[in-house]
Amino acid sequence: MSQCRRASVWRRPGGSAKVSDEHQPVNLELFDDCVPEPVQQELAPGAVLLRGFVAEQDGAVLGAVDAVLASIALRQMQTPGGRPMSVAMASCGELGWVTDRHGYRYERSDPDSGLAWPPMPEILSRLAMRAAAAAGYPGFLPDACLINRYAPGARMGLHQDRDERDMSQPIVSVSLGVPAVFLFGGLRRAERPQRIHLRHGDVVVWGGPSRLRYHGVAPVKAAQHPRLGQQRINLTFRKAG
Ligand code: MD3
Ligand code: FE
Repeated sequence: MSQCRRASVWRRPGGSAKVSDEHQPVNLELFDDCVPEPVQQELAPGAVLLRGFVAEQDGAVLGAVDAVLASIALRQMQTPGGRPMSVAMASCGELGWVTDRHGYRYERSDPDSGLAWPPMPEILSRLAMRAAAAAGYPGFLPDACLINRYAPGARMGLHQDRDERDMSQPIVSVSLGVPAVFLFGGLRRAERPQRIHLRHGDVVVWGGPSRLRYHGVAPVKAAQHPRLGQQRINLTFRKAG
């Protein structure tokens, strides 16, 4: 963790904080116990966490999500077993993920309206492409963006993502709003998952040998985010077709 006490060391009487000047040589020992959290972290082979990757783009990204949600409604779909999911979902892009009594699949149109999914805003596809490239997956071109909305208590059970055609393509996920504990399991369901805290602006790229790992989201705790209130929004970008 980065719990560094920075400014006080360098604050000059009556002046503004300054890292160093010719009268105050930098004392590197002051920073020896100050290890900043890495911005980019390999969670497992092929899975890369990009902390805060959305950064100051977050307003524009949320604006694009709002625009999509003005034309398509979030809905709690039924699992093949007939239970409503606690997560509310909607899609943009050429393909949208759906589930109902017939199973999980991608569709070219919204089964509720019969209309094509709204197009994927360029700011979203470009964010996903940049994140994939930063994580070592250049040339990623998503054709599906699933918007997952978690209200307090919503969760996602352990599952694999295997409805996409080409498993050599990664998945990019963008976390927005209140934090969540992401459960990152192994290639077998029985393997105990790692718990990874994902916060507003974090991006994770899942590919290579991690592409078929089991994963889920623990029940989201009530919290407040200045822009999203009690919600967590997760965007997953895929090359599904
Ligand atoms: C790890 N969504 O939509 S995204 C999903 O936060 C889904 O809404 C979760 O799982 C969410 O299918 C998690 C992170 C994620 C997505 C795909 C993965 C993690 C993954 C595929 C393989 C391994
Ligand atoms: Fe998933």
